[in-house]
Amino acid sequence: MDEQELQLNTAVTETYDEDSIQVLEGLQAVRKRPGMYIGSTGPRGLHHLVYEIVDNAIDEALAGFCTQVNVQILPGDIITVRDNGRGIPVGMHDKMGIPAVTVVLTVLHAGGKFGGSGYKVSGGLHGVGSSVVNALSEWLEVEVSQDGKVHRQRFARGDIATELEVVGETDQTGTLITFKPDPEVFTETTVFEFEILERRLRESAFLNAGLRITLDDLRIEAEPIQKEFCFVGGIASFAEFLNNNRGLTPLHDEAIHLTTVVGDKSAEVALQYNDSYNELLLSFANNVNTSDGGTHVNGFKLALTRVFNDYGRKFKYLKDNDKNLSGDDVREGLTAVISVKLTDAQFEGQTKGKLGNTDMTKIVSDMVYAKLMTHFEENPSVAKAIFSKALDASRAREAARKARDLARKKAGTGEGGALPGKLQDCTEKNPEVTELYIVEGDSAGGTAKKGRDPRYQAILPLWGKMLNVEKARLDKVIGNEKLIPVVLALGTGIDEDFNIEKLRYHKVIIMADADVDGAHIRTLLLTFFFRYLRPLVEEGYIYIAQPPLYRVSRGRKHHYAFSDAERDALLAEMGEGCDIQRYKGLGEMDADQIWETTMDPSFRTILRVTLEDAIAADETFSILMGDKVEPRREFIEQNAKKVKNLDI
Ligand code: TTJ
Repeated sequence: MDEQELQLNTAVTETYDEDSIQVLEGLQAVRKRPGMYIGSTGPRGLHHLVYEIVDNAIDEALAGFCTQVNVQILPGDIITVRDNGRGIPVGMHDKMGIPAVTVVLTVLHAGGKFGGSGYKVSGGLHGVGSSVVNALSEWLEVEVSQDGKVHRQRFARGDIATELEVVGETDQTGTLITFKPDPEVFTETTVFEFEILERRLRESAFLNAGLRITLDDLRIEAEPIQKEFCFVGGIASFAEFLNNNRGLTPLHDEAIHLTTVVGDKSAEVALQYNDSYNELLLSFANNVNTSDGGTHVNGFKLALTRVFNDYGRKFKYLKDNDKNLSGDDVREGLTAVISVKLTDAQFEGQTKGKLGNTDMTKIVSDMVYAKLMTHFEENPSVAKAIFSKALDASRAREAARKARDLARKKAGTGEGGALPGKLQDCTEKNPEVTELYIVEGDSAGGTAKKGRDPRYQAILPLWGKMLNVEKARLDKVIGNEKLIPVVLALGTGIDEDFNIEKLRYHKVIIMADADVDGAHIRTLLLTFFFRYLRPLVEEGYIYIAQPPLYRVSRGRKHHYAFSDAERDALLAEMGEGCDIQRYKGLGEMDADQIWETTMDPSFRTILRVTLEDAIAADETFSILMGDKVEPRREFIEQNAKKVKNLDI
């Protein structure tokens, strides 16, 4: 971060000749260490290039000069981004003596530093500027329509390929950027995923009410895909979309939308409750997602809890003897979007995902307290629906507390030292090296027990119907007889007791059959981990075992296949007279087979479950485990591959 800023300052204050050298060095640095500028050179970084360009156009929209942004994916995964703004200035840059548009595209971090334009770069996670995109593109072309002329310039890997020239006349204004990500940089893939761009562009459209953003996928000429995002309702539409899209039923028809402006800062919140037990709170500062919250989120939570308790006392939802509702109570089933705009946003924390500006707490909490209180007073039926849910949540939390106390007493020690009877523990105690296999079915559990390495592999068999935590409240989850052994074996405790330091195994491996039932139990367990023990997922402790689908043998030789394609390849390789055994489940393997295929660290493959995108994962679980059939059917049809890969 510091390094990039330093580079900018030197680049714009030195004399022209020195500048040119600086410019060169700047972009070479980007090509040398692209990860430093865009996070990764994987699919994430690749898609980031598009956001980086689009965000410039959105800044022009925020400034009030642009009403639409069009994004296209062309054959060859070439991207075009067009806006109808004023166009990047083509005049000479005062200090650099080259056109300003050339500076924007060749000087690191030059985007926001135009004298007098009043232009603010929305500082983000990587908010690095379009020059970085230029540096990481095999080629990039800019076309500016301004003052009746079309100006064009081309670059190759960040270097000027053609000088800026007038190529035509126009009565429009705007900027068009076309670029091809460099396969020398993006070695893993240069193929864009429509859904990833769609998700992010839709989000941008929600965050900028009224802005029209289009996305066209023109890679297959015969099958163009075209989408348009434009939401007059802004973040209120966003909150409603988030509920709808997850197949959740709202408790009130329209999201509550609260806004305020204080000096040069603005804040808005949209909230809509649904009938689930989950909370989804998205927050943004200057359109940048603040995934770790911060002062604006604190202000919101603080005021929300106060509103519920003050309103509850005043209108007798809470009796004199009742305890206050907790933050968790009043956020059960809440979907909320918080968006603040400020000139001097400070992004803190390791991933810069947390807003630090202290005055935002009061700005947001004052607004939410006053305006939500008024909203409840003016809409008592909405207040009633929301309130009765919070009261139910409070009762469930109290019941959960009692259940937990009881469990603690039963365990005797209060430290929860007791291990479940079904657990076949390992002898090694150092969690760094131990593994817990959670195995579906008693018989597979028995086989795994015989096949394992008992020094560091523990087995916990699960059987019978697993609880769907998506449809149960905390008290039912905590008291669930199928889940208690899981939590006891892990050692971490749950909810208020949760402590990741106590995790007894640093690999927790779900081992289920490679069939529909196996997929179901995997999803149920993953949902439980995601909702109640999320740090285990975030820290990468959860894995999925990959049992083979076939055993292909000939004479005394045998090989295993993990897919139909692998089976066919083996058959071709081993020739005539092969014997194929199809494993319908783990139960069909003997102890040696289960060890050598699925548990032996030197042979097995286990998939680590990671949390790339918590919002997407939330959506997946809500849809898969919720009670609406239609969204589930649709989701499975659209994501058949992803669900199978457990790519949450
Ligand atoms: C700068 O200040 C004077 C008026 O124009 C301002 C400007 O830069 N506007 C602008 C930039 N509009 N659109 C862009 C832009 C659009 C795309 C698609 C990509 C980039 C890098 C900039």
